[in-house]
Amino acid sequence: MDFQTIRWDEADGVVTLTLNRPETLNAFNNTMLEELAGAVERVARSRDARVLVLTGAGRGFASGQDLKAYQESGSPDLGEHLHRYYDPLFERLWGLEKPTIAAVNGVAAGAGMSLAMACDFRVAADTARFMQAFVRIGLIPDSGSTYLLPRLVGYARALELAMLGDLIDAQTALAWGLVNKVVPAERLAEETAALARRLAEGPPKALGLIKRAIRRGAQQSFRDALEYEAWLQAAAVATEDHREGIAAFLEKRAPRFRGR
Ligand code: LHQ
Repeated sequence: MDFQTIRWDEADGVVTLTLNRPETLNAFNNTMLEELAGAVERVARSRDARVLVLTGAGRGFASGQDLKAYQESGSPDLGEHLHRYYDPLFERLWGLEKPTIAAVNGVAAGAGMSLAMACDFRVAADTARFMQAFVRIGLIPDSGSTYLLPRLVGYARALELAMLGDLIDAQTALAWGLVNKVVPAERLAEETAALARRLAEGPPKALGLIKRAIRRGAQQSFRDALEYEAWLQAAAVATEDHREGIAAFLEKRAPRFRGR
């Protein structure tokens, strides 16, 4: 697949997609949104791809909707625009049954912040900043932010971020539970690669099911969660990786999970 606005790199089961419009701090134009959605779909279908990393080229992670392109397009019906260009990307990313990591190298604003939040892990450089930019242009949070933000930072901070639209730095994001880890900018690639490697060595089926179960668990009654766990566990227990995990424990060695 040929991309104009993103880069695809793949090594050792880890696919890294780099948003590549650095002159706009990686703002989303229609092409980028379509290319990202296509790339995530490709990761979903690939047997070799075990982990997805998203990051940005240059000094930004993603600055949200390209406001210049949006203005020039004559402000189309916004609901229609979201359904057509944003939903396919965010639904695919959220639904991807493989671990995802946002390596947040710089500012993540508006839908760019949603993109980071829609990943399973966020490793932030100390240069990262986060902004619910929507209110600054008279909009409400979209691209999943109303769902993701209160779940990550809680109701009070979600309202504060969404209503004030302030930029917060990486340390604040860490204290508020928005990111998993903050690392010096020059170590971001290395730290992300180490996490990605660990996840790529994990049992793929179980990792996918864990993701599904935790998501559903947050919205279920306790009784329903027990039921759903038992149902998914039946799929996990049937894998070779499960047998390998037990054998490795008993033989006092590291497991080799092969995704079967
Ligand atoms: C940009 C952008 C950008 C274009 C920086 N677009 N050029 C969905 C559907 C439809 C409509 C609306 O919204 C949505 C969802 C959304 O995402 S709404 C939120 C859209 N995003 C924003 O409102 C953020 C706008 N950007 C900013 O507030 C600042 O650029 C931040 C705080 C992100 C970074 O500030 P600085 O570090 O001071 O950088 P800068 O402002 O100087 O930006 C560098 C360049 O990037 C600059 O271009 P220039 O040619 O002057 O060097 C900016 O114009 C360009 N840029 N964001 N979203």
